[in-house]
This record gives sequence, C-alpha cells and structure tokens, in this order.
Amino acid sequence: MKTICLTIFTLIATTLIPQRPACAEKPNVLFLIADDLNTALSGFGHKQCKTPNLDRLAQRGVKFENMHCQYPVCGASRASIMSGLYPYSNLTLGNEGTLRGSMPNVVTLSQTFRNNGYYAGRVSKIYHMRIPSEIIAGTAESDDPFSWDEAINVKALEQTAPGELTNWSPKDRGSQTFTGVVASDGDSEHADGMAADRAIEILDQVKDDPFFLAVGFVRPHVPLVAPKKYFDQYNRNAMETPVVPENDLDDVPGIIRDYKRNSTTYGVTPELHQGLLQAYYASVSYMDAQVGRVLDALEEKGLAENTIVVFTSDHGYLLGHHHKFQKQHLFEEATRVPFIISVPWLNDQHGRGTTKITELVDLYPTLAELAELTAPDTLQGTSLKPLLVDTESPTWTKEQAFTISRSGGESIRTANWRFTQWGFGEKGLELYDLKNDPDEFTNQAKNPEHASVVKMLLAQLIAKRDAAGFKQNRTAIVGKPGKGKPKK
Ligand SMILES: [Ca+2]
Repeated sequence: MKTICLTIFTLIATTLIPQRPACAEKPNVLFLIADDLNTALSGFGHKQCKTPNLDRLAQRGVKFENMHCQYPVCGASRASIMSGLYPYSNLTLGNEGTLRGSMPNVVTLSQTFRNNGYYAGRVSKIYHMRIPSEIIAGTAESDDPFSWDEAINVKALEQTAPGELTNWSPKDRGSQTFTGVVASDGDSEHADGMAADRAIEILDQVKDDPFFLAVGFVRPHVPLVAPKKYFDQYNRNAMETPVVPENDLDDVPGIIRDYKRNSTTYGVTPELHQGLLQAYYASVSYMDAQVGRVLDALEEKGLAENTIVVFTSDHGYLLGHHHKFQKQHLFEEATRVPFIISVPWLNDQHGRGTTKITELVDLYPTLAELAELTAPDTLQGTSLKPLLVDTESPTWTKEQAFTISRSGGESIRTANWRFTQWGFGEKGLELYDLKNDPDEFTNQAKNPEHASVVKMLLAQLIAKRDAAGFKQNRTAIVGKPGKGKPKK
C-alpha cells in the first residue's frame, strides 16, 4: 500500500496543482530551530558563513527572505511561534514567565498535533531555556509539558569543554559574554551534536506513526563552542566586519542609542571582532552539520517523502551592525530570521525564495493547513501555503511584519520601509527607506519630505498593534517588567 501511495504521490506531485494523495499517511513534521541565528547562511547570500546542509534543505523547499520574528529575544519569540499569537496577546513579553503561565488554556502548535493522534516530541531548546546554564544542568525550566509526549534535555559542558577558551569581549556579561571554545573533541560531545543524536534515535522509534518532532539547536548562542574543524573553515584575519558610518547612532532616539553599544557595553576591538565572527560562523557551521545529520537520517529511514521540514531561528543577531551587538534591537539584523519550509509534495517552487513580508506567527496556521488539522480559531497568523505553491502569489496580502521589544519599542517592516517607535510613541521615532538605505543608516523620521510617510506608517503600526492585542491588553502590557529604561 505504501509503495502504491508513493507512486501516485510522485505522479501527483509533478502536476501543476500539487496536493497530497488521499491515501497518503498523515504527513510528519520535523521542526528545527536554531538560537540567536541571523541570516548568516550561504544560501541566503551571506558571503562568508558556510551552511551547506541548510542550503541543501533550501533546494528542497522554499526560502523566506523577508521573515521576521515578533520579539527579538528567546522566550517571547518562541512563545509566539508555539502559540501562534503575537506577544501582546499571549503576554509573554520577554524571558520572564512561561506561555502556560500567561495562558493556562493555550493549545500550542505541537499540542494541536498531539490532539490529532500524533506523537509530539521535543529535543533540547524549544521554549525558553537559559544558555549555557540549563545546558550544563540538563534542565528546561520554562518548558510546557502539555506540548509534548516526550521531552529530552541534553547536558553538555559548554564553555568548560576541553579545548582553547577565548573571550572576544573584555567585559564580563554573564551568560551573554562572548566566550567560545575551539573544542578538541567531536560533534557529539557538544549540545547540538547530542540533540541530533537524540533526534535520530527518536526518528527510529516513531517512524511508523505520525510525528511532530521539534529539535532545538542552541548554537550560535554564546558560548560559541564548536569542534576545531569548524573553526578551521574560517580564516580569522579574513573575517569582514560590518561597515558602519561613524555617526550612525547620532540620529537614533536617545532611549535606545547606547543600548548594547560596543563602545559602552562590550569594548570589542577590531581584532577581537574578527575572532568573534570566526567563532560565530564556526558555531553556525557546526549547527548546520547537525541539521545535515538529522536530514540524512530522515532519508535513510524512508521518511523524507512524507515529512514537512521547517528550519528557522528565534530571532536575528547584531554582530557589530550599527556599532551594536546581540538582540532586543529593532533593526533588520535583529528582526529578520532565516526560514525554510520543505514540503516534498509541493515541489513546483523548490529552490526558490520569496521576498514577501511574512512573520513567524504564520508558522502555526501553515503547519495546521498542510497537515489538514483544525487549529484554534484564535490564531493570529496566516498560512504561508499560497507562497509554497507560488512564491509570488498575488493572494498573499500581508503588508507589515510587526516586531516589539523592550522600552515600549514597536516596529513595522513593510516592503519599502521600516518604521519604529519607542516608549509606545513617546520616546522617539525611526524611519528607514529600505529601497535607498537597506542598511538603515539614516533615520528619516524628522525629514519633512517624509511627513506623509510617517503619518501613513504610524496609522498602520497602530492598526497592526491593536490587531495584535495591544488595545485589549494595554494595562498588562505597559505594566510588564522590561518596559522601563533599558539597561546598557
Ligand atoms: Ca543612523
């Protein structure tokens, strides 16, 4: 029966209106998510970082080149992905608390699959997990037990692993310090290799039943631990640091100007900066290799043809862009994430990319539709399926991606503009003309020539944030911790 189905499936998959054959088994889902990974993927046009396995996945799927997170910090972004709700609705507005704590009756993405007879499993970091302390302890304190039949934590040495330890910032910033290890042992001695090993074991155990397997990779979150062979792929002295005008931050609102700024917070010298980039890219390539091992296992076990594979990151990451580092910013490098979906039977657009505006909150309704499951009618995203069938689909009408951050920061990203306000509109505005200034160097918010654009985008931002739950939950949102003056 399986052979006949696969034959019919192959025939149908080559027609113009691809669909799964009625006799096919329920499709599986393999959800892969990296941590603090920006779009430094060779397949997304990055000139130095090498990600051959993710590039291979992109060739077997569709690449979303304008995908934005809803909150550029681990806990809030992941809660948004798993709930299918904007942070203003699920009230997980940072790394504090849990999704279930805010919404006791939420039906999460994997829970919807569970409720429909699927096995749902988690390996390593899916909901918020403090890195490296929870990897060292082997815990997942913010996990949601309702989401899984089985949850596996990995336990690794992180920065105390054997090898050459370096710190690329002279300042100690606790868990966010730019520490890394050129590790002297192998892939499976570290967190992401362990996660791949456990994921491959689970695939073997559950291959005969429909599954939703979520696998979290913790690199390239610091500490940047990777076996030496991945560091050896990059010549430290050839690493290209971002080119940023000296005065770039002069026109940024004061409330956010010095936040995570190199000169005030990190003290990364040009030489350390190159070392940091080498370590970040080495960690990305190490993570990429573990993705490759899981994808290979999927093929070897005969599961590839009936498994939807998703790869993304929880948010982007600044690596010296705008003279700043890390996350919680509302610049492009922090909001934009790599995103690939491979749906074997929707193969007409495989290898293509789409620049349509999309949001991570769109993932939940997408997977529900692809698996033909009924999702909660409260979901706030839109199924991406039209873009999997046609990357230029005229039926895709989303015009703004909405991202919030601390200090009352709210940003919309449209095809041509980024518009951001701080302090819920009381602490300054930013406007970037992405067609002429894609690096967001010149804040045009006070330029009289763009007054009508500011007015238009402000109206769009207010409408978008109210639809996202701000109006309804205003008191709870404004009173949440992390909304005060940002720490430097
Ligand atoms: Ca600027």
